[in-house]
Amino acid sequence: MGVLNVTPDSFSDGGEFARPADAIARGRRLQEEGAAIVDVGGESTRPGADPVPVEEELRRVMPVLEGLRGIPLSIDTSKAAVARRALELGAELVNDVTALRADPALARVVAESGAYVCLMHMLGEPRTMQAAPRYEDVVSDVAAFLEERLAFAVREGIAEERICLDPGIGFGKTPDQNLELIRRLDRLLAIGRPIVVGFSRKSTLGRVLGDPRATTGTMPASIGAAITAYERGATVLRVHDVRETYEALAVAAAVAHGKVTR
Ligand code: HH2
Repeated sequence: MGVLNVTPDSFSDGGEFARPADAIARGRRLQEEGAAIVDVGGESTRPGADPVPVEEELRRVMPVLEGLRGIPLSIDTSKAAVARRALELGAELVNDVTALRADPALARVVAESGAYVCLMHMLGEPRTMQAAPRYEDVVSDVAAFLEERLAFAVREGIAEERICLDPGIGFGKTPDQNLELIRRLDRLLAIGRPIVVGFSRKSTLGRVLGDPRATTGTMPASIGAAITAYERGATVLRVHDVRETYEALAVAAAVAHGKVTR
């Protein structure tokens, strides 16, 4: 999954693709470089980010979705109105970092469209989530949350085979908790749905490399995280640097299966 942030303030690439023409070119390139799906987002969810009004989010993402018609697209939003327009324009997956908790109308939009949905774990909300994350046991707590949200989505009429789950790396977790979620990914796989992991450029990677104040991670560190998550069973890797990650994954897949699987 290639990341396409159409925002002025995303944590690693804010403002780079704020102009529709730049964002469209970037989206096409991500697909050429090997992304199976391009995830278009118009609201940053970085720690401390403020919410964006629906009109502004639509203004950011609509021209980009229109310009990328025909490419497999996912919409990174928590808002039913944004998801509805994106699905009308051909998006196939709704990537909701609130796991259908923020907008009560979103579950029905997904159910009625027959789209795929990604349900992600987050403790608290972006403005405050890194303040003091606390868990009994981070892996069991995240697994219990995802099981509850999966059951909710199915009750709302979303077909189970359309749902994937995401531990939400960096969303209300310490660096050690982020690493533990990948180390013990088998617990999340046991839920029985495909697992999405988004470790790309996140600050934990910079901390691992020795900078206690890092707010981002490097590309090579991101690739290391993607490969580790893949080796532990993740199905979808959400990444900014598609070509480099794709090449690394092709080798890991060739070792695992004796061939390139894509
Ligand atoms: N991470 C971000 C945004 N959306 N969606 C899923 N499913 N999983 C993630 O880990 C995830 C996500 C944050 O990264 P990014 O989009 O690069 O930054 P920002 O939220 O600042 O736009």
